[in-house]
Amino acid sequence: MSQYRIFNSEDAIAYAREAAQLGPDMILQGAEIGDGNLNQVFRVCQLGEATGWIVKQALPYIRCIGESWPLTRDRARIEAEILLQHGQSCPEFTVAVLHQDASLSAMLLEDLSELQVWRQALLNGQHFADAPVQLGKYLAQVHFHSSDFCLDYQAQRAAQTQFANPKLMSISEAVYFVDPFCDHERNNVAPGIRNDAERLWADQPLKIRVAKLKHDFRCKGQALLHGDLHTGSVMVAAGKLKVIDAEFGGYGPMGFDVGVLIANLLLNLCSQPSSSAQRQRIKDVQAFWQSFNRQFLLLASQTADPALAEPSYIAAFLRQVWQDALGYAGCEMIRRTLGVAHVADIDNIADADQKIVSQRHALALGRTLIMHADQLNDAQLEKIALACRPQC
Ligand code: SR1
Ligand code: MG
Repeated sequence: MSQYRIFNSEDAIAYAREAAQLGPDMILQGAEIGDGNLNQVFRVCQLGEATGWIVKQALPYIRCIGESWPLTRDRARIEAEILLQHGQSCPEFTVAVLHQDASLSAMLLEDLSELQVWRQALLNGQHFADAPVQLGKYLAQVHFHSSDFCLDYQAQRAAQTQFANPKLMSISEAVYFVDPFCDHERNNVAPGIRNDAERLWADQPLKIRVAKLKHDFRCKGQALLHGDLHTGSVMVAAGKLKVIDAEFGGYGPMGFDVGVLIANLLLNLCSQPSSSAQRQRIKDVQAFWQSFNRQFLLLASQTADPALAEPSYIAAFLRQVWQDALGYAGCEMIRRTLGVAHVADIDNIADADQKIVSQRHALALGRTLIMHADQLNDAQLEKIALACRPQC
């Protein structure tokens, strides 16, 4: 089985049987369970068992758009390599890749059935108190181990080449920094916020800040990013967390991953009518950032590079990561409101007026984060986030 074809359940079962070396007598069942924008995902398990294996396969196009947006299948190989690399840096919080087949654009992953997608948990009103701290540790470890705090010049340059992901990262460039800031045909702008979008498209000071963030996204290759660290890429259970879906990964600014995660917590905040739920999301953001900051400081203080070991430099470096993160968080909030890919937190709001309030809140807070990234610390976030909520 090495000729590419778009898997059905039987193909996924056959691939899992071969990849996991399951005997011919084992009775397997499989079903497609994917709800992501890009790929097919199957769960394969032994008859009567709830947990088995996950088969993820890249299609030759973007699933949520269709064949009109073709996309390299090689993304599956790149994703598997990134997950394996992140798994070496942080095995506790990275999904395990058990096998990969580049010609089938498929990989076999551990089944995380006992966990749930964090976005869904947030939508259900469930609170996983450890998740922000665990994610901060995860991100500090994967960023540190791929950065120049850990790798020498040649090793880091080699890694930048090995994990080059130009097709997917150029999509991110377009959908984060270009489309949402102009009247692009790929955008999905709700009629009720068309005026807000048009004001934003004419906002020159904002566009100058976004140009800098776009430029840095391509040129500031600090660490091997996850590249799409929203709450749908995180699986949670009591005391347990796993990060999945790294197909948009590659070298870029650390603040990008930090900012995307912060933005998705803030998008959830914008979707919440209750101020106590809103405050809890701010606490989550603060716990995440403080955990990342603490863990990165600890790792960087043990750097083998004498030039980078200076504690006040590491602190200044982290202040810059925070500033970058706020800018990228702002872009993520705006693109998830005006761009091609929205978030369920806001899109699923049934009340039309409530939905418009949440969308305007996301746009206003996103803009504020981009424009004031160099003046805000994490303690000021609550005041800023709540002040950006429009009156009904
Ligand atoms: C057209 S791709 C849109 C988005 O889907 C993925 O989940 C990523 O977030 C990407 O930006
Ligand atoms: Mg994804």
